Amino acid sequence: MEKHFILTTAGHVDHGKSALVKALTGTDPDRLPEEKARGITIDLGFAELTLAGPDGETFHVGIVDVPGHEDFVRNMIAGVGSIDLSLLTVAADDGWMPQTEEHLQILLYLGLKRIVVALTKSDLGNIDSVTAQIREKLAGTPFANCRIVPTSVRTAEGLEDLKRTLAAELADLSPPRDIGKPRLFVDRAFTLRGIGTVVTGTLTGGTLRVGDTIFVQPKGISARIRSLQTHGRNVDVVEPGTRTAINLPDLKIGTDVKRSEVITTQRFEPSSTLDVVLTCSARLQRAVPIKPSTSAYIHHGTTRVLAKIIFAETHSLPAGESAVAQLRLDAPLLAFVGDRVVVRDASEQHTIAGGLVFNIDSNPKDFRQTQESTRLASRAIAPGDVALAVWTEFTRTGVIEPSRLLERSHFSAAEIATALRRLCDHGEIFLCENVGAKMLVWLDLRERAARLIDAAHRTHPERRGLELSELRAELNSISPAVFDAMMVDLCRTDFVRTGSMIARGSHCPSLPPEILPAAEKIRAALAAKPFDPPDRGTLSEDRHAKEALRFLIEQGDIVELNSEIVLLRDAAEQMRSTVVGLISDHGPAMASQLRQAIGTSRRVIIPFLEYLDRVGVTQRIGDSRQLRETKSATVARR
Ligand SMILES: Nc1nc2c(ncn2[C@@H]2O[C@H](COP(=O)(O)OP(=O)(O)OP(=O)(O)O)[C@@H](O)[C@H]2O)c(=O)[nH]1
Ligand SMILES: [Mg+2]
Repeated sequence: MEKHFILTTAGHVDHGKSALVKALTGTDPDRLPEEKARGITIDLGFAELTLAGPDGETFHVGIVDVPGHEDFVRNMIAGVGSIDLSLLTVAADDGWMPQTEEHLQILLYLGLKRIVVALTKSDLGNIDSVTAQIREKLAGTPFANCRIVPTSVRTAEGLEDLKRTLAAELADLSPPRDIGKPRLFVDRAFTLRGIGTVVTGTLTGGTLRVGDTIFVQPKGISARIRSLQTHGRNVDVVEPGTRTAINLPDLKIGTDVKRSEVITTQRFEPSSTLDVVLTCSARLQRAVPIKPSTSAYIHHGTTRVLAKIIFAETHSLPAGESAVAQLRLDAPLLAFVGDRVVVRDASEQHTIAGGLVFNIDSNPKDFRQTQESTRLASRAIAPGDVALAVWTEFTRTGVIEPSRLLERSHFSAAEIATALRRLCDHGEIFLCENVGAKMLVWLDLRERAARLIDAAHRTHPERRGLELSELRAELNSISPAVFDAMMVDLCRTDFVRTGSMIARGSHCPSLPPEILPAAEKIRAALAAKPFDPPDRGTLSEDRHAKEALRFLIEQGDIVELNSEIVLLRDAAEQMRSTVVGLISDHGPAMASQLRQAIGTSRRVIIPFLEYLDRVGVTQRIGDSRQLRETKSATVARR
């Protein structure tokens, strides 16, 4: 079995990180002339290591070598996002130093679970005392029991042991997750002659393929992947946990794409505020507590932006404590719920905190006024809990679009769908294809709609129901998708929809007593001259007459030919049968022949024939009418 992982180095300047990478892989990760000249690492370096696992697995390990110098912590952080394991170096002749400590804190803020310590330059120092010092420094951290392997690149001591130790650690790790949302935080962008723009980074969250359309975030510029490489080899597909080089010949370095940006295969909204649970390490006992409105650098992936820190409840954040905070960013970035950030002070001298992002689209105005942030912040306690993440999304909005729910998170669409179904099965939410809603919110909305329909029945008992457009206008705060889902849900039980109306299933339209006489008057007027009835205008002169006529049309007692002519249904039926009889006996007939046969006027026969055409009884050929093949047998009831 083959697995891909990313390993980074960490540790103080000059503690032998790059020398160790070279000894393990044969590749010198220091690639810049300035690095060679100064003998220190300045920017990230890369190498590849293939390890045999204890059970015959093959681990393809992409190594990211980071600088240890305090001036380049920014570059170090860019290298250690999205990693599986870190190799912390402590030199035997130097022991635990300031950037050993700072790098350790950064790894902790990023939520790393496993490290291996290489006690480097073992040819130079006292292994026992430095080992004891390392144990003391790691006590109380998740790394307290990590393996410490003395190594020397001079004598080759420990190198094989280190490889075995790394392989054993990797064998214990689950491979990087594929959640169908690939992200590549760009750490290098350069142009190759004859090839064009290439960007590199560590791929997480999903696979990339040659030919895929990608988006450069947060700008959203799109391009197609011409080719892909991993450690210098051309490949068609790259899996998460792999060092990846993407050839994007259509993009220009700098304007279109640069380090600090993110490559994705979906266009996502970037965020300008991030709600986080901010933690200030207890290891910073002498640090000044973080004050509200402090400006600081937020490191996320390979980017870094200045932000203002606003606390939800506390007045300041001392060492060893956590607080809910909002990071108001100077520039937008693409973050997912569950991402980690590292916070450094505005002078870029110290790492002051770490944060777990629990909300990526909060409204700065609501941040302190509602309980929302506290409720959402519970996500930070169990960042892997998809059910909690889904449920808290409902508690915040009430109604959501399932396909968009938590799309910017560390959960796959399938995991989210399962969590939704489970909540639906437990009656906690209403769920259909396009709408999900907290059950209480949904029932409330249903109740509002039902009340409006009932009220319409009371005010207009003669009508068949309430026009959907009127109901939609009354429920003006809901989206078309929610409205449609609501109609479907209502009609599943007590309500029915006919045409553009909705009504209680039990509703029987009836004319109120005061309108009955008007209805009788209309019937009588139509019956007096059934084939040449009075104009609609004369039939419905006042409000009662109008309501009565509408009722009779809705009931199907009266047929509406057009806005001016109406007929009693029986009259219309007789006229139809005369038309059908005549054409059947003598073939296609002109309007004038049909008019004479019925004994009606031109005013009526033309709209009547048009009506018969419409309902599929006849069809017009030139000046005459013939019967349709599949003609309906009777005048349709509306
Ligand atoms: N004696 C001895 N010297 C070593 C060993 N490993 C590295 N060195 C020396 O230590 C110096 C620094 O080594 P690097 O590998 O560049 O250290 P680094 O941790 O990568 O330094 P930065 O990347 O700048 O933080 C070099 O002069 C190496 O030759 C070792 O095992 N034994
Ligand atoms: Mg180095």
